[in-house]
Amino acid sequence: MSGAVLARNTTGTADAATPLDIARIRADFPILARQVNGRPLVYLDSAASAQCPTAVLQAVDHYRTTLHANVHRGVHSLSQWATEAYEGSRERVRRFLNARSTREIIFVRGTTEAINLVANSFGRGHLGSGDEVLITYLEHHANIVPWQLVCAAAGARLRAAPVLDDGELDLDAFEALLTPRTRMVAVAHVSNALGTILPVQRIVQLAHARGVPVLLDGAQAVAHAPVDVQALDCDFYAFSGHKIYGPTGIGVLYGREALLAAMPPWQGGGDMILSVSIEKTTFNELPWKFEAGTPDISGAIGLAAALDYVDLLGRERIAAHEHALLELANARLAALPGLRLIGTAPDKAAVVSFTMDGVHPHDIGTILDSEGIAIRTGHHCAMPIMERFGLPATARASFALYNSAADVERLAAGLRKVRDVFG
Ligand code: C6P
Repeated sequence: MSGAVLARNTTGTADAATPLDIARIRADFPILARQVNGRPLVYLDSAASAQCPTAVLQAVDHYRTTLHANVHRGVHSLSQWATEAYEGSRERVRRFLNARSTREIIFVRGTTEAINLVANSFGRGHLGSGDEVLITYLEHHANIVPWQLVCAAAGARLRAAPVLDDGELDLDAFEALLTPRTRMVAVAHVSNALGTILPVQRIVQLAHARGVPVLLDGAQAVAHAPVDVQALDCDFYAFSGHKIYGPTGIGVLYGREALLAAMPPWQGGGDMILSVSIEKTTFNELPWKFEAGTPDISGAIGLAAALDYVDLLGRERIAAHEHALLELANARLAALPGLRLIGTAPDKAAVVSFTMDGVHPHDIGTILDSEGIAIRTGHHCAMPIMERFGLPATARASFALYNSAADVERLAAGLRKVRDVFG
């Protein structure tokens, strides 16, 4: 992903001009040393879920073996230490996103839950009959279905902005779809299916000029370039821990404090209350108002370790490395006969979606797997954009900070084998 497209880096520590030492980095990820089907693993499915470095595995293990207790509940030492570690992780996330306050950082299970929280809580209070929510054709199902559900309940309408033939958002059409009825805009920062980077800063400006709040689905963005929610000026930002080298089961919703403060809780239970009687509940302050029940404490701690890892390497450097891999992959794949790249927008993250004449994407994936190469095939939980391109499925290779040029060459060689098998 080209660093210039996103907001400025406020936290990067490493010198952006020094390339990443990939051999050293790979040694941080134990799983990359394993063989799959008798071949050294080439992992090109980080858009689905990235691998964890030892630092994350150790942080979770250390917490589980020495600190674990429930948070915000006990007077005993373990509970206090666990609470400090959990709330310290929240501060780490705040710094990573450059949010103003930890009150704006809600721990959730992942991007899906973050969007459901906003759709249910914000949507419930702000959507009425005839109102509109505007998304795009590039969205993951997680940023479509929650809005469909709340729109159906409110009698509101879900609208989607189209994309151009190269997979870019049609920004003029997007602007035309922003009407006096639009109450919410929710768009991906980066498309998971095509890798398109959306012009989110412009989208926020256009929406805010009409008084419409904006949610950005950052699931595919945060791991790949600097993200600064103040510079983006978005109202909500959602991401998942497991796509940024952290554990599964933990994610983050950033929300502008004034909006979150006015929103009702969407789940009830322990920890989100100040007092409860049978007649009435007084809700807790932000951010705990939105964290009902025992949270994923070790997940939050693992996520904080993952953010440390990413910032130690430097988000600008990661972006530059992945961009070089994207260019190499584009060149190698374009040279293969019968291979069609799906999504060639000028601003792209290191995600390459493609089809091969006469070969079903699942067969591509199966043959590559026999070579130890992991890619994703299918509709990528983004059926509307597949339909836009008249495809039931694509093959998708997605790159991360630990991938190397050698991985791209193995992919190209694997695809030549697919061609040989299918003639
Ligand atoms: N995309 C992929 O292979 P969860 O499952 O809640 O962590 O993330 C959902 C999600 C939301 N938005 C975008 C843009 C995403 O890419 C994803 C997850 C994975 O593309 C798994 S379907």
